[in-house]
Amino acid sequence: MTRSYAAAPFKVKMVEPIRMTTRAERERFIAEAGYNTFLLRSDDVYIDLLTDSGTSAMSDRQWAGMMLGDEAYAGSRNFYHLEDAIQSVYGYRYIVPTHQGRGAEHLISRAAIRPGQYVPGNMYFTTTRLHQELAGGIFVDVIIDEAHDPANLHPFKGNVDLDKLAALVAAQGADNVAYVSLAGTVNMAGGQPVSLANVRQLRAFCDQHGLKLYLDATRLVENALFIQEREEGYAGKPIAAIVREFCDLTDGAWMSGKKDNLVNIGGWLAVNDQELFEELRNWVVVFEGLHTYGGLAGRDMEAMAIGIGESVQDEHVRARVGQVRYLGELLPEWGIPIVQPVGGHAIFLDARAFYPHLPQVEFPAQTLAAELYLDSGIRSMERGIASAGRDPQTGDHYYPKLELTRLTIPRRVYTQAHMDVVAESVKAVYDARQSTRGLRMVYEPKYLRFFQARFERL
Ligand code: P71
Repeated sequence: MTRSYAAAPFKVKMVEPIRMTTRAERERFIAEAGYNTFLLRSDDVYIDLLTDSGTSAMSDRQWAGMMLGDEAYAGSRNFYHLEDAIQSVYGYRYIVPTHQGRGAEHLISRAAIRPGQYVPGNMYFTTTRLHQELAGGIFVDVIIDEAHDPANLHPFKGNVDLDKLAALVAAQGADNVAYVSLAGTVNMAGGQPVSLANVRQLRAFCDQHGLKLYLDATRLVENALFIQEREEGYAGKPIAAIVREFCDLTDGAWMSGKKDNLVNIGGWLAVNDQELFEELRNWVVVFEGLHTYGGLAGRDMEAMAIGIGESVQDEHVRARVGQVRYLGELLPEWGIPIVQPVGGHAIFLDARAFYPHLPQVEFPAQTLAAELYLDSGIRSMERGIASAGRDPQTGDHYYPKLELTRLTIPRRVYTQAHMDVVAESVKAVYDARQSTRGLRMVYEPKYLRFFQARFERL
């Protein structure tokens, strides 16, 4: 017998009740929310799969750490714990705490991009690209083509296409490239990993052209599990060792601690270059807070320091990704189209294949998120044309190839039975797909529009 699933390496000690609503109530709630799941009240949600960001359950150790917060304005003891944890797990020399990932993205973008420079990356992420653009950068997608095809089974769909990168550098000159922006795993591609072989090639390319390689380490432990499972030579190698090997190939990283690091709030930046560190440490006091708290309370930094240690334990990562995979294996049995292979943090429903009768301008993925909520009170997130926003050059929508609805699994929160309920609800929505109508956008904010946009049924 092969054993596919690792049971969660914890038992439950405290519970938070959740409430079921009626279909009639949900009709009202979603209309009031402008058919945007970001605008629902969480009290009106049954199973909340909006995001895995800041929604993890902390351990008893982390909660105990919260009581040891040193809330001194400067030089908090918890900062030094956090610094130690990052240095020992990720291996970078200099650390700047931030309130969350986008705080770190803001600072690195400001410090490392000159207006007009290109920023190649393995697919955009919403906040990452926006901060790069606000700093005057021009984002260029250099992910492999396979990443844009939901059905393609490439084991490392997050890989950088070195030919695309080389073509950019040849056309624009290395001096006009700010740095290479590498994410492991790639959120918008479906939580897809990057192979260590690819990072090694990337490192060699960057060295050859004098380029820096900065890492979005937000979900790196999940990437490390895929390397352990799929890359030759890494079977049996501990997650912690793979994480370290990955980071050692890069010049620095930014982090949303709200994912891998198992906290409800927190982030950080870490670099090896002292001069860059000094610049970042100067900017952090302008936008986040003093360089020994960066917008966090001492207790938050303590919880994150402990969470970092827990996040690289093999049993934890195996159970976490295993739960995502469990849901991912239920759906295709019913013919439901999802991004394959299943990624680290979420199941991505392929809304184009789900609703082939809806053109992309009628927001198929947004429609699917609304229909899922209506069916069962499950909250998911649009990751398609609404998320992609507009091209600042032309003002037209970006038209992403991937039009996806994300069922994101929080860490250590739901049970396998919840996953079964989710799968059955997706099936009910799939069975009713032919009579489903699309949406039109009636309110559109300028930045990160998907958070606050409002829609009406067509
Ligand atoms: C996610 C989030 C949170 C989010 C962000 C934007 C729109 C909707 C939801 C945040 C990430 C991320 C990656 C790869 C940086 C951030 C920003 N993801 N990189 O997936 O996934 O971190 O939220 O802590 O500011 O729901 P931050």
